[in-house]
Amino acid sequence: MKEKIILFALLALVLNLGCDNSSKESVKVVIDEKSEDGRMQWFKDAKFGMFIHWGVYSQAGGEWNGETNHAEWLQFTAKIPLKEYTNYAKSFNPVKFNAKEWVSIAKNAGMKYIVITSKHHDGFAMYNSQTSSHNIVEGSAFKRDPLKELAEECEKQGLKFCTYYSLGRDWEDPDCPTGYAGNIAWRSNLIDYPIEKNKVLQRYLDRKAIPQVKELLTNYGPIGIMWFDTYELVSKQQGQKIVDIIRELQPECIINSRVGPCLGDYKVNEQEIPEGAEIKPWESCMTMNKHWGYNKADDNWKTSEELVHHLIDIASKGGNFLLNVGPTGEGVFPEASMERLKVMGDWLKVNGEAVYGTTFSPFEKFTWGRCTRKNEDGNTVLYFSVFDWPTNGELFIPELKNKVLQSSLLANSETIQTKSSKGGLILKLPKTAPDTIASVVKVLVKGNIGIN
Ligand code: H79
Repeated sequence: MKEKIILFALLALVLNLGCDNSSKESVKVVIDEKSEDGRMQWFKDAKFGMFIHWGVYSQAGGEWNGETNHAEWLQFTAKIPLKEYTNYAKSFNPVKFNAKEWVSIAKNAGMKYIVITSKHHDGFAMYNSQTSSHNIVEGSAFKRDPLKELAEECEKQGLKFCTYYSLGRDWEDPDCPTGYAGNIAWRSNLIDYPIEKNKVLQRYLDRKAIPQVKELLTNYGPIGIMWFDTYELVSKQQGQKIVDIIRELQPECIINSRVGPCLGDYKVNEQEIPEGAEIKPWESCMTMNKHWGYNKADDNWKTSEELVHHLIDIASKGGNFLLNVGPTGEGVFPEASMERLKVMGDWLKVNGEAVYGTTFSPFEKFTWGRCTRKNEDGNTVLYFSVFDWPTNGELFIPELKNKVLQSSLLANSETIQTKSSKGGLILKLPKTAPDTIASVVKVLVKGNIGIN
């Protein structure tokens, strides 16, 4: 049985191919060797983080000239010339922004890290940047540095502070060409800088991106993750240079895979969850509705139940869930986001043990739920998160033949009887589920199952 389970786990891991560049090319992934050292440990244990997409664009709530489907791409999708966008930035004044509140909401939701947009594709720095005046302190009515306030608050409340940086796209800089698969000027600013061939990426990197990365790593205390996006035409060599700079300034800082082709400490999946388990660290980032930046017209909210299930599904495959919030132009979280975060936090307060510090399931995906695992002192704790409670009161775990040392429900500590049957284990459950979203049965078995 053990061999079969290990074989399955290995097979599932093989699915983790393809070097992420946010555009789905199938190149073999080469993860930085050092990712296996202590730098990654907190990340592997954390499982759940908050993504925050917030900028000048948030003011519009997705609406521009009667169109309501914009968000963080506003400048590009609404075809706003840079001068007009810069002027629009001046009215950005999120007076209700409260770093303590934001971090408390994330903490109560059970999130262990926050990744906030320090600069999105619009090139507008949401912090006090000395490199470019296109920033929130110099270029908006707000004149405060929200990243500084958030970094300090994260430190106080014990969350990791992490920054998103759009690397290969910058609609403010005249030297930022883009392209993909022969598609020249793919998402470049051609309104203000129409001559793509005159753009020299290295000039933009030296003048803006690298100095800004240095600022973030110098002025905001420890940065948990440098979360790069859309490296576009950045070469492996150029990406490596940025990696080297980060390693020098903050060796503990984790770098995601979008710093350049086949670079970084872990792989990112955007708006999707992989089919099977993956042994290397990875993360799925996802919106709660359809937009990253605030869009007041978007009511396509995932339910709290779906979001909890996503978190468990991701943990059962060895990944992290980076769940997005798009605060308003005033600096508050949408009500619908807060409701969902509250439910997730409440679920995690009871069942967090089944998520934090766990690793991927040794079993094939169940139809009724998911499994996570911790190997401890030669024994294995299995957490069976049951989404669909069995009507006959029995849950069959195929292949599980190890001796059961203990078995109980996390919701109420009620002991669960088990019995061996037909090459597996039967869990005898009460008639009704103790939790309507997902109920967790914790089963301690003798011996180690699966690989770490
Ligand atoms: O920051 C978020 C996105 O803005 C960024 N990555 C995440 C984390 C991103 N940049 N590019 N892409 C994602 C891929 C392309 C998205 C598009 Fe669209 C969807 C292009 C066209 C449809 C939405 C609508 C954005 C522009 C128009």
